[in-house]
Amino acid sequence: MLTQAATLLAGVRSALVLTGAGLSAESGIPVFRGPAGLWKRFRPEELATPVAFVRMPREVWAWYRWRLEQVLASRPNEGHRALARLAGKRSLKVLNQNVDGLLEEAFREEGADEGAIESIHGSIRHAHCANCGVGCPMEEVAADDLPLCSSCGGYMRPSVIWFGETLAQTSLSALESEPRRRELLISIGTSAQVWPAASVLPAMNALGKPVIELNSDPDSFSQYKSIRLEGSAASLMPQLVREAVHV
Ligand code: BV8
Ligand code: ZN
Repeated sequence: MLTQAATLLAGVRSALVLTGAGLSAESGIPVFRGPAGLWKRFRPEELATPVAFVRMPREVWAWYRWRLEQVLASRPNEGHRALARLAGKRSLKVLNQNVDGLLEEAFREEGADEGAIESIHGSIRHAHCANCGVGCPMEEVAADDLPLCSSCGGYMRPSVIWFGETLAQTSLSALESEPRRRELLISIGTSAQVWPAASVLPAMNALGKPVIELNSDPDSFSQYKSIRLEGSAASLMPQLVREAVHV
């Protein structure tokens, strides 16, 4: 299966990539629907929402503070780096569902063009005022129990897209246009349950274009037609990229 996927990737000029929490798992970041911490009491879909923030802003901030600590203690893994190397060999668009900034860091370290990455769910490394929009690195405010905006006194919030919030226009346009523009899709470490991110899988199927899915859990592959590579992103991605484009 890996050889089949590598042969396909070797034969195209462009590729679309969808990344999920599984890509950052080996950097020590728990996957989104994992049984960890605050998440025992709440499901992510109940905490990562504007309603939760209005109802219990301190709990929501405690959850993001806990997540930010893990992110800041993490480093890109070999899966992130392989993707950055691939970006130097193929015309890539990466629709990144992760908010941890690790893929951007890997691209910077590998000298790859970060412009290839569209982080469609925002970034946990940034915060902004829910009232006036003024932004800052999340580290600057995360120590406060309930961070308030220095210019208007409004509530600061993490600069992520919550459930029930629409994605940025650039992200929506990319989700719409990129399946038509790219020759194949590589979906890495995602349960493909979150929309509209997951829409690229059926979109590529409808266009009759190949989909390669990488997942460590054989039960987690999507219901869409794909070449399935079972294994961890940190070990499979370097193998796939080495075999396909020899980097
Ligand atoms: C919107 C930021 C307009 C916050 C996140 C259509 C149909 C059904 C529902 C909807 C729909 N349209 C909209 C919805 C509602 C909702 C939604 O999708 N709900 C889901 C739960 C059904 N979508 C929205 O609200 C979106 N907004 O559409 O606005 C609108 C509004 C209302 C109603 C209609 C339309 C906004 C969605 C964005 C939410 N924000 N993150 C934060 O992080 O705090 S999404 C969140 O889930 C994370 O970003 C995460 O990246 C993302 C996806 O999860 P995964 O990455 O797939 O992670 P998961 O843990 O699920 O899976 C990990 C996988 O990796 C597993 O398969 C595992 O086996 C594998 N794995 C583990 N280790 C490894 C591995 N694989 C390889 N190697 C390993 N080592
Ligand atoms: Zn403000």
